[in-house]
Order: sequence, then structure tokens, then C-alpha cells
Amino acid sequence: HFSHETITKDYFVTNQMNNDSSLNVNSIKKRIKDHLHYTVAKTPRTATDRDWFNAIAYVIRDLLADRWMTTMGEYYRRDAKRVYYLSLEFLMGRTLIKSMLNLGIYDKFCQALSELGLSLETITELEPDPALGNGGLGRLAACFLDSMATIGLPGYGYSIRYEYGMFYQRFYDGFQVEHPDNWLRYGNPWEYPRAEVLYPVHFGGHVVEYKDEQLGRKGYHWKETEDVMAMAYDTPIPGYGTANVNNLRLWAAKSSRDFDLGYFNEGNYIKAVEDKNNSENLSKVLYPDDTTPMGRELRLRQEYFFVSASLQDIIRRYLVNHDDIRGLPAKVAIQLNDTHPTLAIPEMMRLLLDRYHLPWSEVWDITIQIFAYTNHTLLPEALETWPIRLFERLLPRHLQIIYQINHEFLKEVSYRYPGDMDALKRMSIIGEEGEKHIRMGHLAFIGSHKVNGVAKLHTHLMKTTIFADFDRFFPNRIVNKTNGITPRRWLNEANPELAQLINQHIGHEWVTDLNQLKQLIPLAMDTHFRTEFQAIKQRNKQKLAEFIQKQMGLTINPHSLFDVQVKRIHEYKRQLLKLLHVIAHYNHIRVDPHFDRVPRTVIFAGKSAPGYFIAKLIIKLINSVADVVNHDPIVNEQLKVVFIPNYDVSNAVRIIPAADLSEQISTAGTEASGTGNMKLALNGALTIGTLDGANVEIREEVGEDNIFIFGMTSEQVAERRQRGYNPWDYYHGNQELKQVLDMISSGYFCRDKSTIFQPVFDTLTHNGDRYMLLADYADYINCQNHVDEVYRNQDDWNRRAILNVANMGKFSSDRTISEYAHEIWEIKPVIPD
Ligand code: T68
Repeated sequence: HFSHETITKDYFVTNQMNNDSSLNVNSIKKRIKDHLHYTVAKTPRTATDRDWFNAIAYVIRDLLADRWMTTMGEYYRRDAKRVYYLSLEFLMGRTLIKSMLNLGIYDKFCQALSELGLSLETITELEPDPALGNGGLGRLAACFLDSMATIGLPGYGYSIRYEYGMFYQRFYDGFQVEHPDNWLRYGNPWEYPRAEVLYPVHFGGHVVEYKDEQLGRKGYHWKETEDVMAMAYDTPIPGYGTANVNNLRLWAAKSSRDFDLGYFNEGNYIKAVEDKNNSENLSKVLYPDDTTPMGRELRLRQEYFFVSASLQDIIRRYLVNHDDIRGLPAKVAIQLNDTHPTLAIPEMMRLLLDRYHLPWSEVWDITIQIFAYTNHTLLPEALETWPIRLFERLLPRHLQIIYQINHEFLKEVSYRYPGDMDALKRMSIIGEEGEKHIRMGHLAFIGSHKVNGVAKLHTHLMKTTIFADFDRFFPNRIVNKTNGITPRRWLNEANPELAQLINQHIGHEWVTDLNQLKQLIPLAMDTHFRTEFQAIKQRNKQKLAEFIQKQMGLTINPHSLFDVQVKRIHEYKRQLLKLLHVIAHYNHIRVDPHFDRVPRTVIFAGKSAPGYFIAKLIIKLINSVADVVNHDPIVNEQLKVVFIPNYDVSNAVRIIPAADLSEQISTAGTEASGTGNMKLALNGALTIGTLDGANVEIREEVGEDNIFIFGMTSEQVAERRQRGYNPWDYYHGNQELKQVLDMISSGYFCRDKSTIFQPVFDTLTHNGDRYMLLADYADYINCQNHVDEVYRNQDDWNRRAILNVANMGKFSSDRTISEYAHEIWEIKPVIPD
């Protein structure tokens, strides 16, 4: 047994790279020039900046490779239990700076580059930002990899090597337009292709039952399948200040043969190549749907493809130095990041039953011991289901296995609740409403030994709503693991000046032990510290203002309050509520332009799912409001609205350190956790938010005086819904709100197409205002007025901001990962000597 404290104190190894005397500025320069010459095959005279980027990346990759092979060797030698984090998404962000910082070689590289006459800033910007994820769920997986490597846990990421990541967002006439993200166009220096690590993945075909004479029972052959090959690409994942380097293994689909010889011999070359392309399409593109339904066959194929390859690989690794497959749970833990990789459960069953010929009951025990499942949403439409018909066609053997799992499970349920037919119906893996379908959440729950939510409130709501039956049936299976973020990316890298200020006062241990930030608490009372803190925030704001000027041609006032809402565009996150406030504020300015107000810059960023009509219209509305407000001479310096296009990890790193106010305003009970809320608070933004997701715990940590809470609680929301909610009561009851809504519907913000925003008005009124914006409106406006008052006293604002930074220790992903390691995976750090 070990706690997070013991992990960091006993196991943390301080920066080994600093002791590596062979690595000095001159040797770094030589290594870079060598790679430019031999790997890139360019001379300093002919090299482009991108060539230099590649040469530098190869030098760093060499350093990673040494430690990586040592680490893998050590895991093997010690026969360590491993955890495999299965996720359809890893939103890694750029690698160059992160690796330099984690290896402790940043300063030396800066010096070397400058002596080579290169600009690190220019070169950094040439690295594509790998966006193999949608939002919080994918970024959480990336933060977890950083924490596992830093702590020294034997953790592996598994996912798909999408050729195209999250789309690139541009605005045309204020509308979101999606562009393909061809991130591999110039190659990827960080990855190692493993052409020899190749597994077949089967689809389709049919199942033949046979009598196994040896075992004296029935066996099953899955036959005449279509096969796709999965090929591995490895990316080393360095920890901070440690020699541990873990692995992220991504699968690419390759045709099972170059092309169909039959067609080829017939002279039908094109058809032969077409088939090859079709199977390779499997890993072509990431699905850009965040918590919106997506029942497409290719998605199910992606899920199975990646699960099947990963399990074959995990079992192969285990069998290298073990001969009894039944010992698997002692050496392997598998975490399912949402239900997307849930097919791993029936796939594990299939392999153990059909390939290793273990009996059902034993196979089931082994499976449950290995798997754990993380839930990331309660929204009913986002809970994954797949039509039975699709399974019959694509995965017939898995369907059989799922039916049997369900059969055994429902038998238990009916013993426990005799005669309760309704419980059987509610808890079944098979849903019968509409087309018969498989409920992936039920399958994941039943097949796991632990199921977790991602914040206290979320876990509580899991227990009392969507999984209430299951919590009663399997008490103690549901546990909470409040999300976290890596302080390396989100403070040390994103906000180097603040990091340095902190180092000067409390040392740098906080980078791997974020609770150390508590030592800043007394400094919140220190005028001199507050002044320095404010100066850093001011420079960060200045830098963001320059970026906005350069990218968008828009001038903003760097001395205004930066009011930031950055996240996926979704109705439940209520970007519209923020916009209602903006419009109301605008109206006040127009009525009384000379009133002394706190100037504000309202900054939005975020992508919408391409098929999510109303979210896309909200983007257009934000841009239209921005257009009107920013061009109204009466408004002048008092209010600006900015929608920064293409929110990704790189833009997050630019925006977050410059924020004063963090908008976390989802309807209570809808945001599972949020992680942007943590990033913003860690960088000294004050939160305005509802008691939703992790906001509840942020309030606990920073204290209620240092956060602006408004709106209904999740209980009040549930109660209002029960009682019957009528948005028109608020429309008619609040003159200011009515005016704002009428401006939206009347075409005030789009004179040439005056009805275009009617659907936005309708969702908030005729269509019932599902997320109760109108109910929370008045309290939100009051709360924003309070924000302005507090902001007028800059010194006091800074004091509160410092207390936010100082109290964010809990939200390090190191703490989160230590809890998973201890309470779910039962694994320990392994540090090479
Ligand atoms: C987010 N979920 C939660 N989903 O919304 C957020 N969904 O509250 C939480 O903090 C975060 O997960 C981490 O736990 C997502 O980001 C997706 O991106 C997604 C992707 C595909 C399908 C469904």
C-alpha cells in the first residue's frame, strides 16, 4: 500500500539528464548537425526551418530511445504488473518543448539553437499539434500518460493512429467550416513504425459450433472472416525529471494483402486497389463527435479493430515470460476510457474461450479482475448503443458471448429480485426500445471490477441515476476518481513566468508534488508578491492580445478583464448563457455609454460537432454578436467579443495563462467533471460557475470567497424538471431578458438574413429550454455584476487569484493516477536503477 505522498517522496528521481555530462551545448549542436546531414539529408545552407525542426526532434528522440529501452527492460526484468489505458482518443498536443522540459535539457537546447542561429519560437510553431481527440476525454488520457511516466508506473497507452485528427476549424461569414487535419503530411519524427508488430483483426463471417472431443464440450469457430491487419506505431512518453519513458502504441490499418490477386489476374487492377484502400480507411479519420450520438458502422469497426489488436499484443507480451494464461490478472490491468473500448470485454472472453480453451466461469472471473471502466457522461443521448443487426453482421461471435454474459447476469438478478421483471428490463445489456440494441455502458459495468466517475458529484449522480440499479446490485463497485491535469504542461510549460516566480519563492518541487503550492498561501498577503503576480498576468494578456491582433486583425484592450469560455460547443455547457450576458451588457452600454464600467474582453473558443445544427448556429450567433459589438462606436473600449478559431492544445496554452475569469457555467448535473476549469484556476483565473462537476471540489479547495458560484444546484434542477419547468415564465417575468431574446429572434445581429437565429430563440422558449438557461439567467447576471465590483479592486482580485493557484494541488493528475494505481490497478512504480 502506498499513498501519493509516498510515491513522490520515495520514488521520485530528480532530473537525471542534468547529470549527463556528455550532453553539453557543443555536443547538442553536433548531434543536431549530424541528424540534419544523415537523417534529413540537408546542409545548413539548404535546410528549411522544418528540416531543422526534424533534426532537433531526432536528437531528442535519441535521448528518449535510450531511456525508453532501459525502462521497458526494467519492467520486463522485474516482471511488473502493467496497466493498459485503452482510449479511442489521446489529445497529446505538441511534443518538442514538452520533451525538452521533461528531460531537463531545455536550457541547453535554447543555447545550442541560438548558437546555430535558429529561433526556437519559429521552429516550435512548425510542429503539427497532434489532435487525436475531441476534448476533455482525450486530453485526460494525455495528462494521464504524463503522470504515469513521471511517477514511474508501468503504463501503456493504446489507441488508433488516425491519419486525420480533429478537423481544423475556420470561420467563413461567421460559420464554422471544417478542414481536414493532415497532421502526418510532413512525416512524424516522434514515432517508430513497427512493421513486424502486425496482427490480423477479423470482421464478418459466421460462427460454426463443433464438439471438442478433448474437452468434452462445445467449441466455436469464427470462420470466413474478412481480415484487416493492425500495424503498430510507437511513441515514447517521457516522464518529468525521471529516466522512465513509457510507450503509446497506435494502430494503423493495413490491408491483409497488397491487393486481391484474383482481381489482379483478371486484369481488374483498379478493383484490387480499391479493396485495399477500403480496409485501410479504417484508421483514416477521428470521429469529431463529442457527446453527440454517432451510430456509424465505421466507428464500430474502429472500436473493434483497436481493441482486438491491443488485446493480442497484451497477451503476447504476457506470454513472453509466463506460460499459464490464468495468471493474467496478476500482471495485467486494463482501463476502459468510456465505453468506446468496451468490446475488449467480450474479446477477452473470446480469446480465453476459443483460443485458450478455458471454461466459461473461469474466463469470466479472469475478465472481471482485469477490467475497469471510466464513465464520462450522464447525458442519455451520449450513452453508447449499437444495433444488434450490426453486431450480427460484423461480430457474430461477440454477439453470442454478449448474449451469454447477459443470460448469466440476468439469472443472478432474478435470484436476487424474484419476480421483478422491470428490474430485468432496466438492467439487461440488451435494450428493446425501438431497434434492439446493445447497451455498452451496461456491458462495461457488468464486466469490470471497478467503475468510476470523474468528480465527486458525477460519481454520486451515477450511483443515484443511470447506474442506480447496478450500484444496488454491486455495492462498492462504483468509486470516484476526480480528474486532474498535468502541472508540467498546464503550468510549467504554459506559464513559464509564473512558474519561475513560484520557483523563486518555494522552489520547484511543486512540478511533481502540486500540493507544495500551498506554501504560496501566505504570499497572497504580500503586496510585493501580488504586484509581481499581476505583472506576469498582464504580460500574458499582452501576448494573447498580440496573437489575436496577428491572427484575426482584431485589437483588444490588454487592460480589460479577460472573460474566457473555452471548451467544446454544446448546449449543456451553455455558451448561449454567456452570450445572453454579453448582449444584456451591450444594451446597458448603449443606454448609458458614459457610466464607469469595468472594460471586458469576452473570449470564446471551441469546436462544434459537424452535424450538430444548433451548436453550429450558436457559433454563427457569437460571431454575429461580436461583429455588431466590436463595430459599434458607442461601445468603444468597454466591451469586445472574440471567437478564436480552432481551439486545440496549442491555443489552450496561449489562452489559459491570460485569463482573468473562467466561465464554467453548465447546468448543474450535466458536466461530468471539466478539466479546463482546473487549468484556468491553476493559472490564476477566478471561476464563475455553477455547482457542477469538479467546480464543487474547486470551491472546497479555494474557499467560497475565492470563486463566484451562481445558479441552481443539481437537486434544484432535478426538482424543477419534476415540477414542470416553463421558460416563458422567465421570458415574460424579466424585461431585460425578454429584450435580449427578442433581439436574437428579430434579426438584430444579422440584418441581411433576419430569421436565421430563430432556432436559437426557439430552443430557449418553444422547445422547453432543456438546459434551463432562463432559470439561471438572473442569478448569473447578478453574479457577473459582483465580479465587476471585485475586479475594480485589482489588488484584492490578485490576492484571490493567488489563493486559487495556491489551492489547486488536489487537481494534479499525479494525484488522480496514484489513486487509480492504488485502488483500481494495484500497480506500483518501477524505476530503473
Ligand atoms: C468529457 N467528455 C466530459 N467526451 O464532458 C468532461 N464523447 O466533463 C470531463 O471532464 C472529461 O470528459 C474528462 O473526464 C468528453 O470529452 C468526448 O470527447 C467524447 C468523444 C467521443 C464520443 C463521446
